[in-house]
Order: sequence, then structure tokens, then C-alpha cells
Amino acid sequence: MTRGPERSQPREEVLCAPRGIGPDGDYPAPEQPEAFRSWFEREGFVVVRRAVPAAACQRAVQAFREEVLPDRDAWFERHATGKFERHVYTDAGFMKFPIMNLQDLSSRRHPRFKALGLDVLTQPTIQRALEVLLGEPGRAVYTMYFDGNQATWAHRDGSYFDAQRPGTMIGVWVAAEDIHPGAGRFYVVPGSHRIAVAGERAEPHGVAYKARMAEFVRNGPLDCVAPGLRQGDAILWTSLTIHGSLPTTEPRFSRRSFTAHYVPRSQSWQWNTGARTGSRSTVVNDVEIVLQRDESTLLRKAWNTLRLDLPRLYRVANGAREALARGRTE
Ligand SMILES: O=C(O)CCC(=O)C(=O)O
Repeated sequence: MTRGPERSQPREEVLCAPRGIGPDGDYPAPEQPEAFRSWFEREGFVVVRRAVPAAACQRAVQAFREEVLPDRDAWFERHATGKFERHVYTDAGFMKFPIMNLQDLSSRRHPRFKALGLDVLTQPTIQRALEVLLGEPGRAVYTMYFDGNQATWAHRDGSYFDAQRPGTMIGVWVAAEDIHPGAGRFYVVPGSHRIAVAGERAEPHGVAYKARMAEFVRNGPLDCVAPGLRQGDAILWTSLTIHGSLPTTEPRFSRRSFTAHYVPRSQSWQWNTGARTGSRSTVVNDVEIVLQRDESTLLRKAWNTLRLDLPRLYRVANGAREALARGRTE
């Protein structure tokens, strides 16, 4: 994926909650399964308050700050480029670009963050909510952690990857702290899962796709909603619901959050942009999480180990590999 410039507000008016349910967002709860499901199916998203205990969020964030944030040598797969890169810090010292697939992190170098982050994403309240919506337990296929704000472009997850039956994957975004309005809140476009956007079949990493989506959010017929979320609250959305993040207006605030994308356990899942592996998985809190790390050959496995556990050596080896590749094409 290419990185775009910092964006302005996606729409002139951004609401805190859909019209008619009050500014604090009085969403149906999973304990009212019928109302919860029909709200989700109609709006394409729902908020679950206190889905994760505050202490679990706190522990995971603390582990990030101690183990991951100061690790300037380590390489993490980044959402915006799909490449392994070291940290870029914001002026306030936050990690600018989210890291992908906590399940594939090193258990030697970042063991507490990996375990505690996955614990947050597999909490029982989230699993109950998913089961109501999916009609069966879910399997996580893709996870992320955000610290600062990369200003995520408007998109549908389903343009990139989805469950075997398109539209049935569900994203979960957990606020690991109270998210300040100026930190770059997560937003959704309620109802967008039922509307096609002209030109959206373009390559989803490309400029044309991103421009079409941005235009739809800005001038389209639907509201843009950025719910106020407190520590432990979660927002769930369908893989067809358009979403992104607001720009940061107060850079001294972070937007610490974990996300996971779940498919129904009886279904497989697919990448819509290029081949990916993912036949291995791990289990956390009785929830299956697909491992995205490609270990299909001994060489790939060794390369992964080098990157994960000996990042300085990896830097040298990777630099040499890239120089060799450049030499071949010249
Ligand atoms: O929080 C964000 O910036 C975007 C998250 C997102 O797009 C996702 O989890 O699918």
C-alpha cells in the first residue's frame, strides 16, 4: 500500500453517533441478540461498551511501551506499505505506523506485548458479540496495533481480504485507552455496506481507489460517524462498511487500539490482492488466530527468525540482498 499525504476531515460534518440515538450512542447490547444483530445488519457497525476489562487494556499498553516502543532495531510489518520497517516516531514520541499481525511477533523479543495484545482481542465479551453476529464462533485472520495515527484512508476491508463468503468478515477495533477527539478517531460510514461506489473495483492500493472512496465519504449520501470510545469499548463493522481514521488535530494524544478481523469459523478466508499463505494457526483464550508469517520453506523460516530475533544482523543481510537485486536489474 502507498502512503498518502496527511488528510483533512473526511466530511464537513462528522457525527459522534448515528442520528437518533443520542450523542453518547445508545447502541443495543449483545445481551439483546435480536436487536443487536438487526442494528448491525442495518447500519453495518455497532459499538460494544466495556468489551474488554480496563486492566487488560492497561497491561497490554504497558507491555507495548516497555517492550516494543523503545525497540528501534526491530522490524514490523506495516499496514500502509505491507513491508517490514522499523519504527517511525511522531513528534510526541508515538509509533506513527501500526504494526500488523501480533500473532507473528517474536515470542523472544516481544513476548508480553504479543501475549497481552492477543488476550485483549480474544476476550469473552468480544467472542459473544461475534457469535451473535456470525451465528457461530469466529476465527481471527489479521490483527493490528495502533499507537499514533497513520491517518488511515477510507476503504472497505473486503477490497483487500474477506471471508470465503464476501461480506461476512467482521472487524473489531478495541480502544486500549480513552480515545481523545483530537487523536484521530476511527470512523465508519453507516449503511455503506449496502451501497456500491463507482470505480471501487480499481486496485485497492492505488490512488484511484482511495480517491473514489474519499469522494464517497466526503460528498456521498451517507453520514460519517466517529464514535466516542472509552478504554475497553469496541466497535465492530462488516467487511463491506467503509471506514478510516480522522486526521489528528491534537498530536500530543495517542490512539492506542487493537484490531482483529474475524471470519466465521466454518469458512475459509481469502486475500483479494495477491497470494498469501495462512494455513497455520495458534489458539488464545480458545480462539483460533491464523498465522500470516510465511514459513513454507526452510529458507523463509530462517529469514523470519533472523528478522524477528536478530534484527541488526537482518538489517545487514537485507541491505546486501537488496543491493544484489539492484545490481541484477541494472
Ligand atoms: O484505526 C485505523 O486507523 C484503521 C483501522 C482499520 O482500517 C482496520 O482495522 O481495518
